[in-house]
Amino acid sequence: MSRPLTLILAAFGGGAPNHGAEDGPAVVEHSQYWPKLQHAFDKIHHLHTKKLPAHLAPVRATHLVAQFDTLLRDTVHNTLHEGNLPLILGGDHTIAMGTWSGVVETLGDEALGLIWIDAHMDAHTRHTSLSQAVHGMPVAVLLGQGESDLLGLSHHKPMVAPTHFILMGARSYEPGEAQLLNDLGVKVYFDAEIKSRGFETCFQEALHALEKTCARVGVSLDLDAIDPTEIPGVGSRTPNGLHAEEVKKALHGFLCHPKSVAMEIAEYNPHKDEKEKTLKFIVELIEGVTHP
Ligand SMILES: [Mn+2]
Repeated sequence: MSRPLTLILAAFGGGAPNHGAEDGPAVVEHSQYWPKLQHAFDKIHHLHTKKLPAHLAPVRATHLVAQFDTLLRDTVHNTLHEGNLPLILGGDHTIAMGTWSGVVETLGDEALGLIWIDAHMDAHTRHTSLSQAVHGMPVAVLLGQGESDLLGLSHHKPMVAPTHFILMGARSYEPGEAQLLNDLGVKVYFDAEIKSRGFETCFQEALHALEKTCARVGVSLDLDAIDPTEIPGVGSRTPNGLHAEEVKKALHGFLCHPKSVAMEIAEYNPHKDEKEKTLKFIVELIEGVTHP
């Protein structure tokens, strides 16, 4: 039996060097698809920040991320506490630290398994990142590495055990972050394996592996995992991605899965969309994941 759902619109773009992701949720909400889409949800929350300055120094950006993610963490926690499942629509991918800290704070000693679908590894720390962009760091933080104000979002260190974390779709990354994931023993489905075996097969395999060892399972989808010719409205377009239809098919019904705890969709940048391709995908994806 499916549980009531809460949609959390996480309008935050301060973690990406090119802002724009903060405008994503409002574009979905003001689209022609919204009246139908909103019926899937029992509750809808709007989380905002003040208008962002054009350029943010790294330390200032980290501070803003921590501030926003504290609000998101508490909203996710309250949602789960009242018996609803949260679907979080971002926002750049730094929202993940708010989403999953809220989940692990609620689960306590129960293990969270997390499937992270992304063109990138997002596993940088200040020491390995050339850009110092905070949206390249959430995986490192969730796995217990990085800035103290971000690690401080949760009492759990790490928030997600490396053996309970699976990365899917990686095709653009730097040596430092690949090294970190390798050292921690994180399972990675690289792009080439997914292309040869199919996304759905790999996703089911990942889900089954986590179901066995974890009390609850979540999905974090960075839209840049999908090919930019199909989904152009993302912060960091990365060629040769996954097919939108395959991802949609694999994730169908995810929020109705008995172990499902939350799902987030990140990095929608409406300013870079073309012919509403990305908007339509998000709407269809949300309809799919919320229906058995
Ligand atoms: Mn990402």
